[in-house]
Amino acid sequence: MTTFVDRVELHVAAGSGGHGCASVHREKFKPLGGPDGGNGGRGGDVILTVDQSVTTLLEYHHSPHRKATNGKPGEGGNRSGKDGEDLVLVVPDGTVVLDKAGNVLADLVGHGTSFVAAQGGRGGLGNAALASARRKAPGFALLGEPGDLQDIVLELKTVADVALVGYPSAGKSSLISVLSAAKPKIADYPFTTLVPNLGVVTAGSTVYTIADVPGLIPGASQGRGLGLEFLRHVERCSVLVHVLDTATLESDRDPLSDLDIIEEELRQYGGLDNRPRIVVLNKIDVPDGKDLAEMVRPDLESRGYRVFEVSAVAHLGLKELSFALADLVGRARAARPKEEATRIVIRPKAVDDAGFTVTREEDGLFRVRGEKPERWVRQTDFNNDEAVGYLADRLNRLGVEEQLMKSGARGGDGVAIGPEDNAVVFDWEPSAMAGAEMLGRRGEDHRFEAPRPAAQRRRDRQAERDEAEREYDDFEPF
Ligand SMILES: Nc1nc2c(ncn2[C@@H]2O[C@H](COP(=O)(O)OP(=O)(O)OP(=O)(O)O)[C@@H](O)[C@H]2O)c(=O)[nH]1
Ligand SMILES: [Mg+2]
Repeated sequence: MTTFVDRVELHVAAGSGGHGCASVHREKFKPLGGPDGGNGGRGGDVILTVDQSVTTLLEYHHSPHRKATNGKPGEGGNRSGKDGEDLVLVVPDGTVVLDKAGNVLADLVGHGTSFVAAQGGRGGLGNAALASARRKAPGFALLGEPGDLQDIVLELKTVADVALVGYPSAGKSSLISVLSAAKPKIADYPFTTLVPNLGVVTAGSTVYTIADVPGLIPGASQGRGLGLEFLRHVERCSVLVHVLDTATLESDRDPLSDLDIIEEELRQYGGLDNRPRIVVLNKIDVPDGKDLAEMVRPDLESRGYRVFEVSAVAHLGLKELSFALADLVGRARAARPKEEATRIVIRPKAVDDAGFTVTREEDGLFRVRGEKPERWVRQTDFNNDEAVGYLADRLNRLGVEEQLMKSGARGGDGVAIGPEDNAVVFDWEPSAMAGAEMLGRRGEDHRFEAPRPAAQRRRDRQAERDEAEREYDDFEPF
């Protein structure tokens, strides 16, 4: 059974916001006590968080559909609905988040680094929050917004300081097992290692990690052997170690041509040219191996490599190697800009822009696009005339009506608000929309009106003017 998965497709759904409540307070002998419908709760987010104790994406391979909980609807008596709970998904250090087209959305490195993969919907305002001097008893509430739905790809790129590369059976796993506490599978057949192993090495005061990856063979870039895909786990390392076999029984191989072949495969993979490399000649406990190592050493050194002769089995030359690696890792770390221990990556959200656009499409339809108009449409209960009127007022105030007129829209023309696959389409009635303000104040209930003294009327008028100047959105407590 697979225990290691380093690429998964994940479908995440944030929670939807709860609907606002339209309710009127009732008490004995006081039939109309005012609106008291509470707001809906916010939908939960889906958040990815790095946990360094997690090493695989296996869990998401088994269950790739994840959903946060919805916000609860508001209730009468000014009770707000409970917010939905965020769903936190733990991922290994080095997980890259991509969209389906392959664009990188986030690169999660460092324990606790988080990314909001899907944002919860806002809760709808209840009628208590929608009440104002002009609209004393709204008979409607706003709907909660649906939560984000996202299809994402998670790809693990192991975070290690050093990567061991080489032919199958060169002794990479043996080496990591003697340099660190890692206990990978070791055997005398090729491709023993199928998934990367990580080991932690302590050399003096330096602690660093080594990754042992599957073996490479000529033509790996064309998919031979295990291919090159796992080299993704080498990408983040700062030092590459060529593990060369001095005791191979294959007659057509020797350390120098092995090195050339591995280098060619690394070149095919790309992006690794600037990593410092060292060469390890392994298996010098074998007499012929020691001789061969001595023979090829000058050649390797003349090519500019630092060369270490070791035996993973007989524990020869290991200390020197691990200190040399610590030194290289230390330099690489010093050269890197200091990273904050924990980075929180929030998916760049569309700016909450106040704007909108009106375009006339080929079939004569007028399309309105914009963050606000589209959100307002989602918040509208189209079965409630008053709510629809409120939407018209909001659109009007933003200037949508005016812009439609300027763009040449006439009564009866089709107007769509939103993207092609998710728009609300209606026949435009300019008089109704433009006249909305004049036709009567929405939500006004004359049963509330009592004779007011002149000073009170003046204050009320001023309050109405003030409100009219404010953006409707200002009322939303989000
Ligand atoms: N004599 C001797 N044998 C070694 C040494 N290091 C590894 N071996 C043997 O070589 C064989 C392959 O070792 P592994 O560590 O599995 O090699 P690998 O490079 O991880 O191989 P893959 O995982 O298949 O890519 C095993 O039989 C080891 O016991 C060494 O220093 N001396
Ligand atoms: Mg191995």
